[in-house]
Amino acid sequence: GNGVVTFGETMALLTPPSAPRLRDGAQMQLGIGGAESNVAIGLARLGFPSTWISRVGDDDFGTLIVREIRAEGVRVLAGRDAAAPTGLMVKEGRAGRTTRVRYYRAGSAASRLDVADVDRHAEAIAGAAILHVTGISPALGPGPARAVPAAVEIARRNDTFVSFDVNHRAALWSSEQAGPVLADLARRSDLTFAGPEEACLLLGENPRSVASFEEGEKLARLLAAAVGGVVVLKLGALGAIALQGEDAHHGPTTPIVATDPVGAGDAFVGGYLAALLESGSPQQCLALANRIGGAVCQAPGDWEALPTRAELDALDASTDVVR
Ligand code: KDG
Repeated sequence: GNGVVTFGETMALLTPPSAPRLRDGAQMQLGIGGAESNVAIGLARLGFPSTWISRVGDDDFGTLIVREIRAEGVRVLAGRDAAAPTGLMVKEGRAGRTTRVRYYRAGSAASRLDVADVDRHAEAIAGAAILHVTGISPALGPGPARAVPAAVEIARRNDTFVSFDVNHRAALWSSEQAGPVLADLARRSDLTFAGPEEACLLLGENPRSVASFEEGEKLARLLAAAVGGVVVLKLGALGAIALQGEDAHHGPTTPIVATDPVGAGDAFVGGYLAALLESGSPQQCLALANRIGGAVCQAPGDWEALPTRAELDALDASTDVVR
């Protein structure tokens, strides 16, 4: 197989400046963002073929999204839906720091994605090394909720490795609704990415945070026993753990100052999958994931700070020489 295929909604994204506040009439910056296309862009920037399957409205936001993602070198397989608008997302924050994201996406074009959209692109999924999906899509509506397992089924039949980022979005559905659906998708996947609270959600436990690698490893083992496959537990500033069979690999990270953590999870996944495409060890996958996730946290925007291969090499070279 060749590269990564992903499937999901990308929205227009409005970001206000640090002042004045949105409610006082800030002039906002227009961009785009979506978990799955963020992953696809991350991979393309590192030189790996990536494909994004979706649907956008027949509007300017849709045109912007398709053009931006294509300009990043991602193959875009996105239909235009004349009957529904492209979704929109607005960042809110204080003093230049993002504190929350608000969605205007109910009834969007991508919420009308369905099995036909993945069937149409079955060849792309079958020909890929990895299919990457997230737990955002099944929360968007009944069509996307059917389309995700359909895409996974095509992948499984064709020996395409299935990667799943739980990406629980509490603004879109309740934990009671989400838990069983997300656990089911994790069971069908070869690799599951989750944060501690998401791991608890899949296990049907009350959310708790994790303060050490030892605690994290226990939780990762519980999750792996429940869903199978490889489990990558993301521990934020600590780093991450990859549990593969009996082996737990700890991937520590160096502290950074986070300006805008939105998109960091996608950057992390993109880095992990990039290393996986090069047959990297779990340690190598975690190291690249942590590095790229950290880079995106330190800059505004969901994906703009994703490094290119050249930028990554330059960073390596400079750390070798300058201490
Ligand atoms: O993972 C970052 C995403 O939250 C953002 O880019 C938008 O896809 C998105 C979502 O649904 O939250």
